[in-house]
Amino acid sequence: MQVTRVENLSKEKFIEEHLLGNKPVIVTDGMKSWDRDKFTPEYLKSQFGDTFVQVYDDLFNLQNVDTLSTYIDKNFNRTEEEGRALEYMRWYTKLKDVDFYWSDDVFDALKPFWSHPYFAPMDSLAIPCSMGEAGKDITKSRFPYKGLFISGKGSRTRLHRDPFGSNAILCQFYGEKKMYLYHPDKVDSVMNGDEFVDVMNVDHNKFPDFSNIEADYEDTLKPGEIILFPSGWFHDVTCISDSISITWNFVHSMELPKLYNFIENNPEDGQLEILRFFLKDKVSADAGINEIKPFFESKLVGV
Ligand SMILES: O=C(O)CCC(=O)C(=O)O
Ligand SMILES: [Fe+2]
Repeated sequence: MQVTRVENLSKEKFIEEHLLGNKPVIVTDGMKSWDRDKFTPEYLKSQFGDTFVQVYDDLFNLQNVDTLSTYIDKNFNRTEEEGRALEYMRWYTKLKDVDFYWSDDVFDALKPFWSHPYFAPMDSLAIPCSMGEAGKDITKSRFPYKGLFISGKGSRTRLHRDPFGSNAILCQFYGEKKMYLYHPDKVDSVMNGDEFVDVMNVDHNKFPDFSNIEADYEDTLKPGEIILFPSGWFHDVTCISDSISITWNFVHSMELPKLYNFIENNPEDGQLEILRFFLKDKVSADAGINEIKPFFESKLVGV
């Protein structure tokens, strides 16, 4: 089945039907006024070619850092003989192991060319929350998990779900991505402990139930389209052409009980380290739910 495509989506409907309703959606008119010409390999190379960026494998394991030009020259416009690109550039704001803001300069430079999607709430979010007034306009926010994804044809983000039950928005600027989406209820078929099934190369011993299920959605994201991966949904994404996207994670204030639950049940989750880092002026480095919760509650006054 394909994901429902909509236009003229109101914020209320987006929150009600898609965030709280936990239903994926593709918005086809969300990037209409954006300057997509600035999100091409040529333009990005001309502006940021010498900048060092993070190169990952097909999950989220950092492999290397390379200049943007090196990555593009090696992974874009590959010939049949060269085969598919294996490296995936995910240019995130913040990395777990370094304490500087990696992609903020590039996002600052690109700020004039896109905007906070018209249907995406800005003033009723719990996350992003940490960077003052700019924090909630995603073009200005310095929150982690905002990334510019630059990826050659054939490269892939294997099946996963996003951190601490957050939602993700993925904006497709250039090229196309083939996507498989699995409902959160299918967790026992697609996960074994911390491991996710590789949907293209299934280990049936580890994932015996996978052959009994099907993807809830199978679709291709086209340039100019924005998809919501709601909280808990598993997604597998393959670039079927050279591709440029922006993605970020967020939690709506009405989803806070779910976030609290997650933190309470997964106090050691590695991703929470990054959340704490971004709340560092407000909570201690090892803050648990008792410290994090009042912070969010205080932010919500007046929402
Ligand atoms: O575009 C991709 O490769 C993966 C996107 C993704 O996982 C996300 O936006 O959460
Ligand atoms: Fe994701």
